[in-house]
Amino acid sequence: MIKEKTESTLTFEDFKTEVLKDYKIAILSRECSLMGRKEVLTGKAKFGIFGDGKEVPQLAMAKFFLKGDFRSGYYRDQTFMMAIGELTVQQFFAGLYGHTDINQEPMSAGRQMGGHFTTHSLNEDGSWKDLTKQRNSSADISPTAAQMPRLLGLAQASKIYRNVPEITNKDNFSVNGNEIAWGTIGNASTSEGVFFETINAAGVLQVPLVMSVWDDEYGISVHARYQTTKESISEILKGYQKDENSNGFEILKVKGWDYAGLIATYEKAAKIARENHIPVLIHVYELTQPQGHSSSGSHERYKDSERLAWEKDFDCIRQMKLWMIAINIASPEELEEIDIETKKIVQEGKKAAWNAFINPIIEEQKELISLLEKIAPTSKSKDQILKYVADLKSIKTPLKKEILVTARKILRLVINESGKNEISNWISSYTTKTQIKFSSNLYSESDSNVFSVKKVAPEYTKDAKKDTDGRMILRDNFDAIFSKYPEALIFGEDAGNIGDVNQGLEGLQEKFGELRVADVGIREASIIGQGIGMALRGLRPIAEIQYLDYLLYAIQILSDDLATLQYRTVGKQKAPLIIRTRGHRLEGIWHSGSPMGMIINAIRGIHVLVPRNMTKAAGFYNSLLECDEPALVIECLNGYRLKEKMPLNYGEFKTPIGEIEILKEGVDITLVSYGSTLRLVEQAAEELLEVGINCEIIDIQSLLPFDVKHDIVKSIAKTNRLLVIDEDLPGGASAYILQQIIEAQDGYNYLDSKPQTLTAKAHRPAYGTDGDYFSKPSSEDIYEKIYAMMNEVNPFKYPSLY
Ligand SMILES: Cc1ncc(C[n+]2csc(CCOP(=O)(O)OP(=O)(O)O)c2C)c(N)n1
Ligand SMILES: [Mg+2]
Repeated sequence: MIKEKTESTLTFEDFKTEVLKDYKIAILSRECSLMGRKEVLTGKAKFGIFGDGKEVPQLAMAKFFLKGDFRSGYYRDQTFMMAIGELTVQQFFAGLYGHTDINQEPMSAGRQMGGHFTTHSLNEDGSWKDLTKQRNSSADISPTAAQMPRLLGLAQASKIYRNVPEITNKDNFSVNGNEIAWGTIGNASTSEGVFFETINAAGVLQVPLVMSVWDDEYGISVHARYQTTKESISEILKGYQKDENSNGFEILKVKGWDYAGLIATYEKAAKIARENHIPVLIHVYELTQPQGHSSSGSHERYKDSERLAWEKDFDCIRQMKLWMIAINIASPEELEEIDIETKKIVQEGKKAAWNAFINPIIEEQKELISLLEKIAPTSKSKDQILKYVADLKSIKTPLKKEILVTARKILRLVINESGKNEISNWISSYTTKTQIKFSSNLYSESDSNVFSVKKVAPEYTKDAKKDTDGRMILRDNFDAIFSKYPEALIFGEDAGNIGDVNQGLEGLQEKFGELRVADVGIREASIIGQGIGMALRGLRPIAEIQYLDYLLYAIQILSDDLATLQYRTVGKQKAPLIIRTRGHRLEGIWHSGSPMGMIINAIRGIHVLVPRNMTKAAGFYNSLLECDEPALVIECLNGYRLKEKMPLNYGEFKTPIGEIEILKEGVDITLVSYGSTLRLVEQAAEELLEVGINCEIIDIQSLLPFDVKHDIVKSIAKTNRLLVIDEDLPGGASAYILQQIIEAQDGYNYLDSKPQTLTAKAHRPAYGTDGDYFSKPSSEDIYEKIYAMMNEVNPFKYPSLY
């Protein structure tokens, strides 16, 4: 009888080959860590943070990490990345040196410090690769635990793909939602709020997530007794344990040096998560940190001799070695040979990385030196130039900075000489080709970026009147969106069952189901993470933050993760997440804030749109769904019940992004504002007409990007006066708006009066109608401010009011 080949027929030889392969990766990774630290200490690299002491569990995790799966982890995972074939020795060192060529340093082209891992989800043109055919890692970031929120969304995407049949274009992203999102985190980082927030949310959502905690008892120098109650994350999370009748987590615990135990644990975890979409937490304890936390500092300062001795004994590679010898996989001599062989491979990889990094810079150094040697003889400053040349020549491993500094210093010496042009041209071309290596891809550079969207005006019946509540326009437009884009979905506090706090989603859960129009817990940071993770896997999530004031809970994730994503991956990953929120002009400290200056300065890399009414807002959503970039849309809280004309082409009309709109033409002064403040500005302008002051009113609409066609300065060229009206505090968003108009658009050229701002008070807006009146710019404030500016121009025509 022919026996079917099953796992149990794995021969000892097969098993041995597999283990030896793992052992080699462990040694390779360890040697990279050891040599990496030396490279930093000898000055060839700036900073090093390595994965030594965590190698063996990562080998186990890699075994069950399949194509289509995603990792969201932190800086200790080099062994894992090597084991899944996404990090070579040469690439490891290219990262350490900060090589700016993405082909050499695929993680971030030198933008992130080493140890921050990424795979490429996008082709050159920004289109998606087939993510089901590769092992994926979302791009790491440095803030501890900040990888957690997005992990939730990466896992939830599998659930969506498995359970939303109307999504047809999922081929590049999922095979029946079988993909696991694998998280890794250090033991101490589990103290962060977002860790607990995400764990709780995953337990509620029941998503395929396997969370590994690498527990080495320390967070830099701080011991677990100061970090974690009972010094054990698995112990304190016990309440999350799933039982037959509840949701929750499967919680597993395993020693970090027990190769066989780790494999059994990871096999079990993967099966539970992949098949049943149950989240699993694996507490991997008894890990070590042989070289201490990073290249700055040594762990002898904070670990006692007993701990240091234990760490030597229980080093996971040492234990793996002992186990291999004990069960006759290899003799000590054979393993010794592997060690020596592997060290050579690391030496060679390191050398290749260094040469690839430094040689092009040495070429640039030579190029400048030969130019300087050419112009020096005819220069009055010959001696000084030759001194600079000698100094530059003496640098064996030059930085780009050192080359450029030399050129710029010499330019000043030859300002009136014939060599000036040659040097200035060299500097310009060097800066142009170099700057881009450090500054590209903050926003999408693909053909689907926000500027690719063509404006489509809302259409109306001939006799359309302003008789429709703003919220109904949003609702009917979202209805059209969810029909048009099966991969679009929305989630937020109260967004599902009641259709959001202002009924902009009324009835849509019933129509599109609980997965696509969903209620979620009160947890803003992980709402954003949920969106980032799903967007990274090809879905079109709209994450709702109930009120603008509560965006602060999520600002860290927006700023650190979403806003930097395209930049830190040099355009190799994208998460076109739309964040929907509502703000301004309700009443009370926490429902009417307008911290726009903080927001636009914290989230460069995400577009910020401030529609003045719901038709504009709906048009922004329609535009954003056509492009590949993240954006925050802030709806006016007091606009849901205001009447607007009902458009006919729901889902189709598009508000252009980065363009202003002139709401009223005028000749005396340009008023620049946005959002709900515009209604007050319009009222003041109407009243000012009665005394002969004719204002031009501009709606910015889009703070980021800002007036890309420079239309505002055209208005100032006509009126020669400018007032910016803003609900943010003094020096907040209005400072940015002035910088854009006065500096970036050269508005100062056309001004006959001092450019001014009218803002809210510096304190938070007080409660109630009076609180609002005395906290924010009122129509009377606006009137009087403009009047005062005109009084200065013509005191006879406009005698002062006070
Ligand atoms: C939000 C934040 N705070 C502080 C730091 C500085 N920091 C980097 S790593 C680290 C300790 C992390 O320890 P643990 O999570 O146990 O991971 P390990 O390095 O031990 O693997 C700290 C405090 C940071 N990166 N982010
Ligand atoms: Mg630790």
